Amino acid sequence: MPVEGEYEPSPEKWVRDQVEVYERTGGREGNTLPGRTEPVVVFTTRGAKSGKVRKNPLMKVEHDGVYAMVASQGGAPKHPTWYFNLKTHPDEVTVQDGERVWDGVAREIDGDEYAQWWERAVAAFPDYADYQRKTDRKIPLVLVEPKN
Ligand code: F42
Repeated sequence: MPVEGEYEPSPEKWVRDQVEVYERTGGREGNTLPGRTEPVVVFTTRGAKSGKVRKNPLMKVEHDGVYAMVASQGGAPKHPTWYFNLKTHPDEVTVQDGERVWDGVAREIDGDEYAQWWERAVAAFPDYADYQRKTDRKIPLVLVEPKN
């Protein structure tokens, strides 16, 4: 069952607008980063503190039906807040890729698994390499795998 409850749209207008268009059109519109060609997926999480439903578009990094959430935030010094939502509620994440909507479980990765998925992330969206150079923090990678 998708993450349910009160939806609190992002305070960032471009983010909440993209989610609105993506959901309304089943991913037929609003499905790339504005001005770019790389595809976007919408992830729903539960707020770590508020318990509210949160939605964030992220670049599509997929392999064998598993999706990676790249906590890059454009190379900002802090992790995005959705990362903390996933740490608190790893079993409450819904993925919308185009028309397909499914529930998953989130798991942060490290070591060899991180290295392999980082390569996939940069192949999908080369700017991630620049974002990593811009920040001292190691950009977290969180995998979302189907629930059953
Ligand atoms: N961000 C990325 O990090 N990686 C991407 O690949 C990426 C791609 C992308 C593509 C299209 C697009 O439109 C946006 C894209 N973004 C990407 C931006 C992404 O969707 C997020 O906006 C960004 O990562 C920042 O996430 P954020 O959760 O830090 O956003 C802030 C602005 C925000 O929403 N803050 C809320 C607020 O009210 O200030 C809080 C949201 C929240 O979840 N709060 C939790 C709660 O309990 O409700 C508390 C969390 C805690 O701190 O414990």
